Amino acid sequence: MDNLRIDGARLWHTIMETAKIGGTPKGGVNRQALTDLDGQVRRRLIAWAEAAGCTVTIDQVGNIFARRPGRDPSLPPVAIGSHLDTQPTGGKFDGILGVLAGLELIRTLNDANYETEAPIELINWTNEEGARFAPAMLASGVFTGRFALDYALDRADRDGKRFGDELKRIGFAGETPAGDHKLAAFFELHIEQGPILEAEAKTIGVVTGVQGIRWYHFRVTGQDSHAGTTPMNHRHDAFQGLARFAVALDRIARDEGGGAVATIGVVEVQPGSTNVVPGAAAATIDMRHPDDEALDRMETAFRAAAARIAQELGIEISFDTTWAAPAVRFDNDCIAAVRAAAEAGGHGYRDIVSGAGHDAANLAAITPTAMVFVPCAGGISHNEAESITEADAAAGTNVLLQAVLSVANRR
Ligand code: HGY
Ligand code: MN
Ligand code: MN
Repeated sequence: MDNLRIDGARLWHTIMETAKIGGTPKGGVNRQALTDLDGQVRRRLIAWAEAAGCTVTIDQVGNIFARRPGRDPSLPPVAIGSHLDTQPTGGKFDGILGVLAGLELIRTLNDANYETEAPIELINWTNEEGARFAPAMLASGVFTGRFALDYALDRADRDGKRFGDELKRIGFAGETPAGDHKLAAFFELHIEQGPILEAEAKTIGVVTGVQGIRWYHFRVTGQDSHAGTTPMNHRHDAFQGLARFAVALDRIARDEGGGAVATIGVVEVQPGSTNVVPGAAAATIDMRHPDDEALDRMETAFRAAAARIAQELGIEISFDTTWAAPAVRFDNDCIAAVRAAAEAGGHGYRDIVSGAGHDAANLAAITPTAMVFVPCAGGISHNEAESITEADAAAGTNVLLQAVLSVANRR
C-alpha cells in the first residue's frame, strides 16, 4: 500500500463550499437535478477538476467525466464518483461526498506528483436521486445501457418539464455518446444513510451489493360525492381506498421481514375540497428487499390487498411499475481491494449490503464495481440534518484512494 494520505481539511472545506450552492436555512441542500443550482455546482466541479489538470467531457445525458492521465493512455480509466444532485430536503453529503472525495483523491496524487499506470476518471452522474425526474439513477442507467437515451430525455417532472430540455437549458446537453468508453473499474464512496455502522462503531462499510428496488405509481378511482348527504355505505371514497391500501402495504413489508421496506412518499387526492368525498387519488410506492423473490411475494400480496379493498369500497385501484432495479452483487476483487484498504488503514470495518440505491448498482452491470461506506449520524439521510464527521470523510477517502491505486497500478 502506498503511504499517501489525503488532505482531510481541504476535502472538508470543499464539501462546505459546495453545500452553499442550494444551501437551506436548516443546514441542508436543495439542489435538484437540472435546476440552475445543479448547473452552478457542475460548473464549479469542472473548474476545480480542470485546475487539477483533468480533461473534462460531458455526455448526452449530462454525465461529467474528468480524466487524470495515467502512464499508459491506452488503458481504460479507473473511475470514481457519485452524484451532486440532491433531494428537495437533502443533506450536504449524500452523493456529494463521493464526487468531492474523488476530486480530493486527484488533488492528493497531484501534490505527490504520483503517476498511476491507468488514467483515473472522476464522474458526476446526472439525476441519481430521481426526486425530480423518475426513475432514480437515470443517467448512469443510460451510460450502462439499462435505459435508452430517448427514454431519459423524454422523462418529465411534475410541472411537465422534459429532462432533455432542462439539460439544454442549463448547458449540459453534451455531444459525447453516453456509454462511449470502457471503464477498468468503478469505486463509489457514499454515506451509509442507515444506522448500522454507527451502531457498531465501525468507520468503514465494505459494500458487497445493493438491494432490489421497485417503484410503482398507483391510481385509485372512486366517485366525487357530497360529504353531507352521502351515507357511509353509499360512498366510493378514493382516499379511504388509498389509506386502507397504505396500512395493508406497511403490514406486508413488516410480515415479509428480512430487510423488507415499503414507502408511500407522494400522495395526491382530488378534488381536494373539505366537503367532497374524494373521487380520485394517486400515490407512489418505493419497495425494497435484498432478495428479488421477496419483492415478487410482496407485489403479489399488495395486488391481492388492493383487489380486496377495491371490492369493499366499490372503487378501482390500478398500478404502473415505474422502476425495477434487481438486487446487485459487486465484484469480489473490488470488494477485496476495499477491505484490504480498510484493514491497512487500521479502520474498523464490516461488510454491508446497501439499503439505498446508487449509480454503482448500474455500473456493476458493465465493469468491476464496489463501494465504500462511512457512517452518518443516527443513520439519518434524505433529511437536512444529515451529518458525518470530518474524520470519517477523510477515512473513507483514504480507503477509496488505496483501493483505486491497487487497481490503477496493475500492469
Ligand atoms: O433512492 C435511493 O436509494 C437513492 O438515495 N437515490
Ligand atoms: Mn446518493
Ligand atoms: Mn439519495
